[in-house]
Amino acid sequence: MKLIGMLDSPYVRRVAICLKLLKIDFEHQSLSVFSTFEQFRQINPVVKAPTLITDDGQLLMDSTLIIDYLSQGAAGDRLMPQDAAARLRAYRLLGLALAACEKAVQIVYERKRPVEKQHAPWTERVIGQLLAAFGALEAELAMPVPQGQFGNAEVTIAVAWYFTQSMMPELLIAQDFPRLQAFCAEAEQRPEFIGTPAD
Ligand SMILES: N[C@@H](CCC(=O)N[C@@H](CS)C(=O)NCC(=O)O)C(=O)O
Repeated sequence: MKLIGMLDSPYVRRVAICLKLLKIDFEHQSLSVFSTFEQFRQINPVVKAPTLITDDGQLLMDSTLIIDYLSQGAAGDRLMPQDAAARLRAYRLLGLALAACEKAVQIVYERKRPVEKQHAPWTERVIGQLLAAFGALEAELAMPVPQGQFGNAEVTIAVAWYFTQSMMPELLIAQDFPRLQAFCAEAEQRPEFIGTPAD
């Protein structure tokens, strides 16, 4: 099994951390969708990170689908709560964290464009969506995640926070999100996170 993509992508990092939580061995090839576009294209013509190559050579794309595929066990999804109400909450958290990842990545891509081509009203809209997603996550964490529960949703919240904090700290004022800040700082202390640093 081989994971392609750089760990500075929150999507690649969430897959790598989930693989480690699942104790699945994998090889990691740190290719960039920008600086090594051609090399990436030779492996996956669609050039999406993460790309997973299964042991029998099949290509999978999209972090959510990859994690879904890998985490299925005999008793269901190993990275989601089994209890129905807890699972529903985890899906709610996941939706918010994935929206935060998407909006943060959109801002990074917008900033890669020449300044004269950047569209301020669009950026403002996306920043509003980004802050709404983190605001809703902060409110959700008023009800703490149960002790011992740490799966797909919790990983995704923490990688979204780290990515946004490191790429646009001026937009995401950590003190405005004290529960998220504490939750994610604790997550980053886990061995699966320490062993999977964003590049
Ligand atoms: N929904 C996808 C998003 C993945 C994504 O957009 N990855 C970025 C890197 S952070 C990428 O592949 N960008 C290259 C491109 O879209 O051309 C997922 O969850 O994997």
